[in-house]
Amino acid sequence: MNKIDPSEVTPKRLYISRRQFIGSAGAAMAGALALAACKGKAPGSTVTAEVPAYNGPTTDELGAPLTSFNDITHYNNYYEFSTNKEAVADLITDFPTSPWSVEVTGLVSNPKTYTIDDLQKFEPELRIYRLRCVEAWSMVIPWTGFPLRKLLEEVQPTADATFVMFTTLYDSKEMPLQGSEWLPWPYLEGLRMDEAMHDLTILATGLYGEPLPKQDGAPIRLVVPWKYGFKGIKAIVKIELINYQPATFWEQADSTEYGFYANVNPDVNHPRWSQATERRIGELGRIKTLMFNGYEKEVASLYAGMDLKKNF
Ligand SMILES: Nc1nc2c(c(=O)[nH]1)N[C@H]1C(S)=C(S)[C@@H](COP(=O)(O)O)O[C@H]1N2
Ligand SMILES: [Mo]
Repeated sequence: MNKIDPSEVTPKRLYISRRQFIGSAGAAMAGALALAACKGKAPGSTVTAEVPAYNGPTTDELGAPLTSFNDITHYNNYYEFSTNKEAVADLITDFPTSPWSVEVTGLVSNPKTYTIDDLQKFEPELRIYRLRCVEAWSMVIPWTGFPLRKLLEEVQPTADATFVMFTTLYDSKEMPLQGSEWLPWPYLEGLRMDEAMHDLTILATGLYGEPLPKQDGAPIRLVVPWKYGFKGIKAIVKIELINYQPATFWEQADSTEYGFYANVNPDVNHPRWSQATERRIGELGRIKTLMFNGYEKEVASLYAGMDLKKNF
């Protein structure tokens, strides 16, 4: 086992840049708060009291209250650590997320390997998004992050790049369940180029104004709010521009249950359960699932003319 000295995990350099990061996220949030005030949104919950760094809106744009910080960080899908959602937070405490680098490569003019410091140069924005898991539960999460588009513009995809492929760290010493053979590790995801360039698609580096908790995918994870949560790949080490549709982790595991597109759709059921409704974590009962998870206006045009039952 690679035992990491805690003093190595948070060197002073990083601690300082972390503070800077929180500072700029705070500025972004002040802006978002002013915007929310203009819209006359009433605060919907008191969950923010548990996270002093957060002073942003307390509901999403539909009026749904944010899921509590405790639920967001103690009910996690992260199969590299456990298939028990409540166990991930405890099992991940020693996972080293620094130093870290993300290689951006493939069909690009300017391939670049980004360190955490490099990634912090992309100005963080507050994005309050619904997260809808394919298992029919959901949350409302105040992410901080930046549009994936900004990173892609920096590396300059060539004209033949049509898809973006993302890969999670592959290290069975640090990610214990990668040592078992029943899933096609490492976790891999993909987006079509127009999905990747869409303004709603972000790389998240924080939530509730805090640096991203390890169980939510630190140091950097993908968030695509109109798609099922499994598209939101965690602990990314590689982003590759390619000219074919990649075979994703869950497609390789079972292509009859998990498709490449994975757009949230109440009319296309999972083979083993209905997708018409969902359970909002922290609330009683069930709510109706919205087409494209409520982002239909923003993204429906991406799929014009496409058979969404076939391309699920
Ligand atoms: N590397 C990796 N990324 C992953 C997963 C995983 O098991 N491994 N689970 C996915 C699933 S199914 C969901 S619903 C979301 C959950 O994100 P959260 O734990 O931050 O709520 O992460 C996604 N990203
Ligand atoms: Mo999920």
